[in-house]
Amino acid sequence: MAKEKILVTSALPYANGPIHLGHLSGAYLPADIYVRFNRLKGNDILYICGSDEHGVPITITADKEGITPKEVIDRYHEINKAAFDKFGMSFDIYSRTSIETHHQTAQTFFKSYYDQGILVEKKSMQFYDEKAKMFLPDRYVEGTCPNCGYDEARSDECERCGSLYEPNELRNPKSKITGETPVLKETSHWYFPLGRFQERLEKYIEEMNKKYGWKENVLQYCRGWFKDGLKDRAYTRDLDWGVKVPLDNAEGKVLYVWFDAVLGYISATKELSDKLGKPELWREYWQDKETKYVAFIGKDNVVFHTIIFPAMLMGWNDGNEDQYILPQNVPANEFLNFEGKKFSKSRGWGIDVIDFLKLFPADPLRYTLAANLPENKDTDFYWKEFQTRNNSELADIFGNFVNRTFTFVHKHFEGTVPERKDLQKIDEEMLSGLKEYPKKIGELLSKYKIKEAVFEMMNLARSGNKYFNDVEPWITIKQDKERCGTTLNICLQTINVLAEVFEPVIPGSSEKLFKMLNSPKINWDDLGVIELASGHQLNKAEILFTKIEDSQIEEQINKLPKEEVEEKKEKFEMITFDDFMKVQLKVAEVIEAERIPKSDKLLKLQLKIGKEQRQIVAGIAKSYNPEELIGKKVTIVFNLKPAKLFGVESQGMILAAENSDGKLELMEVSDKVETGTRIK
Ligand code: B3M
Ligand code: ZN
Repeated sequence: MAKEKILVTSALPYANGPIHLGHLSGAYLPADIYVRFNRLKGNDILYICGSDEHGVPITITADKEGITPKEVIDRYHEINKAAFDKFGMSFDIYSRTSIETHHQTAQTFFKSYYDQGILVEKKSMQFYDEKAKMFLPDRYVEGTCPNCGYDEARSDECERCGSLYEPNELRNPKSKITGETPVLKETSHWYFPLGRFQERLEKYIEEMNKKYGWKENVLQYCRGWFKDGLKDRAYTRDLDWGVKVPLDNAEGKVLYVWFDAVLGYISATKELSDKLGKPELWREYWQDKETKYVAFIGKDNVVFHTIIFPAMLMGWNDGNEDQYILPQNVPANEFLNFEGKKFSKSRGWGIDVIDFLKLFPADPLRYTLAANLPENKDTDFYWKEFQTRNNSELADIFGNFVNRTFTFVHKHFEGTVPERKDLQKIDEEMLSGLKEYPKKIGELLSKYKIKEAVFEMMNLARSGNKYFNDVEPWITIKQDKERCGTTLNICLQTINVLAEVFEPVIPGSSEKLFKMLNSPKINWDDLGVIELASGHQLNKAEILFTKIEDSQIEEQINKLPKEEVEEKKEKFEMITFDDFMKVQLKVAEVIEAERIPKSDKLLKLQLKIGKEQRQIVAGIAKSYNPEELIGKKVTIVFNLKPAKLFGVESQGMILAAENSDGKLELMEVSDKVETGTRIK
């Protein structure tokens, strides 16, 4: 297969605090897995990241900690760089936006728009804190969102509903510096007219989606933006920390952090090129039409990567000879929560990466997060789940299979790969799996379906473990050593494939495995084809995964702030048996189903419940066609008070649960149970 040229970026985290587990699941771990996989495929791939060191987030932290912005970025750049490193992130460079190259790059872009006459200069009223004697940008002002009423909204952007507005639209504004109500004072800024690019942006996203399949959540954000119509966005701010506006009459003004941050990807690539002694290399990744650019981010960054950044690149391309490519895909993730709640530094809820890695190794964390990525909806990190994934999956399935095989081969075959002869059906099946699994896993990873890919990786380990049980080498070793050798050969081939398919997720353990196998990585496409030769000498086995004790997990859970835990408990209020018995759950069979006119969610169902027939309206039209429901045995709440939905009477409720793709699955019941039976 022809080599692909790929450029991958992960959102540049603000260097104003330590990154936590939520950050990893959003934009970093999925990208690292994707990158490592592509390296194994032999693709020419660059992975770029670095610290975002400008903007109000930095100055606010500096104010809070009583240090300078420069001290803030120096401190957290190093902390985050070290945390990423320990977590096994394989960036080609972890740069920072305070470097000279970046300031120049960002100013050159601004100048190009200015010279082309793209920018619009506008006077506007901005919040001004008379006590602090300064203009208050973005997050220095808090108030009530004019759109949804959220009362911790920023001056120009609401975190809850995602809407953008002008500062004078914010209700009940308060200065975050002095707590005073700020006044509106005139200032002048340059605006980037996004609206002028709307048509081209819509076409671009449509086209990319058609060719490369964008994620539904990302498309929905974009469509929402287009529907509202793109507005001019201020390109500058009144602030003294950031990239200076490269114009004469721009004292005290810097570029708005988002306009410089996205260009940080380019500057970082330039820095890497310089370091490699090939100063023009960056152009091969940013300006070659054959290169595929993928931007990994969390959902709160979507608009900046699918609309603002592409519009900026289009604007550059309009006026310059060197032409930038646009992102081919932006596989944004939703959020990871922590033990059922949002991460919150101020409430002490969550754990920073660097602290986590002082307690446990990186690989079990990488595996747990990867197996539970918020690809389609928010997910949670639970300490208990972390323990189970480590103990029952990594250690009991994968580790156990490796350990049993190695112990056996060292004991009975002098640590060499035994010969393989006279294959039986079970062997053929296992061997064909060694070709099929990498293919399937590779396809999933290429489509950014990382969670599913990880599930298949563990399935391969599972089937290896099962194969070992089924072929019973501890019996054949006594009766038929040749047969025993054949099966162990297959186990070792399986471990060889496992070492590689798991590499993107648990690189540290994979490295140990390759050392044990005394064999190098091969090209992903050769997995299951190029094998360990019989007679090949293995190295001694090492422990891959250590079990995590209950006490270790309890210690962490006990560290969580008590009030928060109590509050969480209230949400999961215990009920008595009598409470439960009040709800009558029964088995019912669907005998008729039809859509309800003008509703895209509701279906009208006729159900047989024992001798009775009832009508229930169910909100499952997006997940099921009426025809496919007929004959299904489902679960209903029988004693729910009747209600009218869309004017249609509903006598009960049908039970369903959402799967990881957001599709509803009915709680179906086996055919052995009669309709009308109560479920207890
Ligand atoms: N620093 C926001 C964030 O950390 C921002 C991302 C920049 S990506 C160019 O969520
Ligand atoms: Zn809002």
